[in-house]
Amino acid sequence: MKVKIGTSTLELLQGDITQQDTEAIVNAANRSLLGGGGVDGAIHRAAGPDLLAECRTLGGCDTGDAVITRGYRLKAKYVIHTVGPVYQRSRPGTERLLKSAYQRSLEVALAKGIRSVAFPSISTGAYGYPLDEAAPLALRTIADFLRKHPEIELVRFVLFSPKALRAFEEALEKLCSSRRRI
Ligand code: AR6
Repeated sequence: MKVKIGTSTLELLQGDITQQDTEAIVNAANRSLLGGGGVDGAIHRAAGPDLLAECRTLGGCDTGDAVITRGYRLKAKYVIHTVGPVYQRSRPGTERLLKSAYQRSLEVALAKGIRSVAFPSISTGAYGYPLDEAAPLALRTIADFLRKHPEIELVRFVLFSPKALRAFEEALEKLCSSRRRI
C-alpha cells in the first residue's frame, strides 16, 4: 500500500528491513545501543561487527531520541538508531515517547540530507506496545512530519509479519479517510 503525503510517498510493505535499499534504515534499539534481539539483532548481524564498534563510541541513546551511524555491509548507507518506550498501559508518557522516537529519527535523517528512510514498527516486539495502538500513532506522526518536510521523499514501513502489515494497512486507511487531504 502506498499513499502520497504532499509530494512525499508513504509506503507499507511486508519484509525484512535489513534488505532495504533506502538511504537509511531505522533500528528499534535499546538505550545501551550495544545490540539485542529482534530487529536490532538482525541489523547488527547484517551490517557486521563494525556497526557495533561505532555504536560503542556513542555512549547510548535516551528513550525517545535517535542517533545515526554508517550502515557498513547493509545496502542502506546509514542506520538511525532510536529507542522506543516499553509499553505501559494508560501512561501518556508512553505515547509521547513513541511519537518522539519517530520524530527524532526523521529529524536526524533531515539533518544528514537523507531523502528515503525505512522504519520497522518500533516498540511492538520485545517492548510490548500493542500494534493497534502503535500503528495509528506511528502513521499520524510520520504523515504530520512529511507534510512539513517534503525534503524527505520516501518513508517505507517494513512490517515483519502479515499481522503487523494488516494493522498498519487498517490504520493508514482510517487516517486517509479521516482527512480530506492527507
Ligand atoms: N525487519 C523488520 N521488522 C522486524 C525484523 C526485521 N528483520 N525483525 C523483527 N522485526 P523488536 P522493540 C519486527 O522486538 O519492541 C531488542 O532486543 C518485530 O516483529 O525488534 O522496539 C532491542 O535491543 C516487531 O514488530 O523491537 C531492545 O532491547 C518490531 O520489529 C528491544 O528489542 C519491533 O520488535 C526493543 O524492542
